Amino acid sequence: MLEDLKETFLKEREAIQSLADVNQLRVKYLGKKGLVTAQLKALSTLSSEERPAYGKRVNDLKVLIEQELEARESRLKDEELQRQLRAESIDITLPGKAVSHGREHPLSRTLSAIVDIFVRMGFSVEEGPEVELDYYNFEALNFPKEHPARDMQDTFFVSSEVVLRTHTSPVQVRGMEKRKPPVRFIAPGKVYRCDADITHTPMFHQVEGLMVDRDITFSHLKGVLEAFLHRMFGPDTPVRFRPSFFPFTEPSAEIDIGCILCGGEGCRVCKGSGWLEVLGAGMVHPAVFEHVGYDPGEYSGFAFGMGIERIAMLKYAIDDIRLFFENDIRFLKQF
Ligand code: FA5
Repeated sequence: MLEDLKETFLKEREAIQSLADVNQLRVKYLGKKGLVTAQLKALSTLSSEERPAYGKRVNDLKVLIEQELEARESRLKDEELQRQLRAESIDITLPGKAVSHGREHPLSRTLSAIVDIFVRMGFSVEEGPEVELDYYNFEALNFPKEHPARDMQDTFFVSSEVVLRTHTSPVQVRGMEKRKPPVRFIAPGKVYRCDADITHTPMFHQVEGLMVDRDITFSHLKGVLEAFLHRMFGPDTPVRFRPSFFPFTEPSAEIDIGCILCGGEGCRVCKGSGWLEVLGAGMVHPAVFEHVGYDPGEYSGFAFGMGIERIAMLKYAIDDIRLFFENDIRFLKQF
């Protein structure tokens, strides 16, 4: 009987594959209702002569089974550990993962370069609101209500009296209201117009400039802007002033530089002309001085405004303004 039990166990032991199998056999033989346990319980039915010898055999079998199962168990655990170690092995010769660094957006870089040049020329930096009163965006800049010049700019109206500023020129008025001449500041910021193609976007950036004092002339304007453009684009860059019109300056000019993309031969970006407009400028109109309480008989000044995107496109030879706002990493990584 005990011999049969031992034989069966030894056979079943050979079939052990997993820790679950070990446990199953442990329960089957040694558990509360196990086969060996039953034999131990049956001892009480034996006579006192038979009991010690049989008891010893049952006990030997129990010890054998315990030892066998423990041996199996520790071998299985060991194999499992080895498998895990093999699977988790680390190849320390592999190159590490590179941490990629962010970098400054090309427009921020361009703006910093512009600000830097003007600060060196003694200009301070002024700011104004993007949601602006009609008064500052148009009226105080000599665009009277119903004046046809207001059609020059396609405006986002917030209400009849409030607009998204269409240019940074309102900061001229706010800046002059705050102080007495002499005045010399630039005012960078976002502006908004209903406009979209390869050189225009509905939101873009401008830098305004204003200088007011006694005896400021058009020559000062030319000198400051030429110095700026030559520092920005190199001393040999062609610069031209064209007569133009803005309600808040008189006389007015638009300033072009030779197209850097095609070297002046004519391309898609300069629309075949070889020139690219980068700035609007002029002598501050007396009507603007009157709105801020400056005496136009005593003071004169010049103002200018430029598109930062356009400067950046020229500086980095970018032929589509929309690239600045698509956040394509392949584009941004090049700067
Ligand atoms: C003005 O906005 C005037 N306030 C500039 C000025 C200031 C003149 C002070 C006189 C004195 P204009 O509309 O031309 O002017 O725009 C100035 C510049 O902004 C342009 O030369 C161009 O570089 C840029 N610009 C205009 N519209 C867009 C647009 N939709 N997207 C990108 N850049 C634009």
